[in-house]
Order: sequence, then structure tokens, then C-alpha cells
Amino acid sequence: MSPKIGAKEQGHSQTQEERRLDQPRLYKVLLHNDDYTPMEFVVQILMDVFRKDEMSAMRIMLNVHNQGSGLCGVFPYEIAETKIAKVHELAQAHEYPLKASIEEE
Ligand code: TYC
Repeated sequence: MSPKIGAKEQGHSQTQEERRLDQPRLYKVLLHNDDYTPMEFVVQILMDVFRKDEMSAMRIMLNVHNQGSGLCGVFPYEIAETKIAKVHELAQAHEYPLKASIEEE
């Protein structure tokens, strides 16, 4: 069977749905520095929520601590929002002001 001819090959521009199907947009999740959240807690968040190993988690945490913000990962929109919600939920449970945000790639 010959492969289907896609929208681009047929010469009409893609609808939003067609673009979503062949290439979901990606979003950066950023972590932000503050003066109160313990370093160990941020490392644990990076390991538990973002599936980083301990060395990567430490490196990202120190980068955020020194630069003000840093990249935790790149995800489709709903996954990025879910991870941000988890960060805020865990931080609030410990009464830490840790914040994460989303940014379009
Ligand atoms: N600045 C914090 C401290 O010195 C550590 C920290 C790192 C906080 C990264 C938040 O996203 C953060 N305890």
C-alpha cells in the first residue's frame, strides 16, 4: 500500500489538528530560585517529578540557585502542566515557596 499523501505534499497548509497529530508542540518547564526552599528538597523534586538521577538533579538545582532559573525538561503541554502542579502541590505541603513555570519552546 502506498503511503498517504500528507497535507503539506498536497499543497494546502495544515489545520491545527493536522499539526497536532504529526508534531505535538513542546513546552519548557522552568524552576525558579528562592531564598527558603532547601536545596535537598529541590533535588528530591527533580528526581521524583522530573525523573533525574541524583547528579543531574544536583547540577540543575545548583544552576537554578546560581542563575535564578533553570530548565527541568521539555514536554507536551498537558504533561508540562501536570508536572508544574505536582511541584507546587509538594512545595505547598511543606510550606516552601518553590515555583515552576511553563514556556513555549
Ligand atoms: N536558593 C535555595 C537555598 O539556598 C535553594 C534553591 C534552589 C531554591 C533551587 C529553589 O529552585 C530552587 N536554600
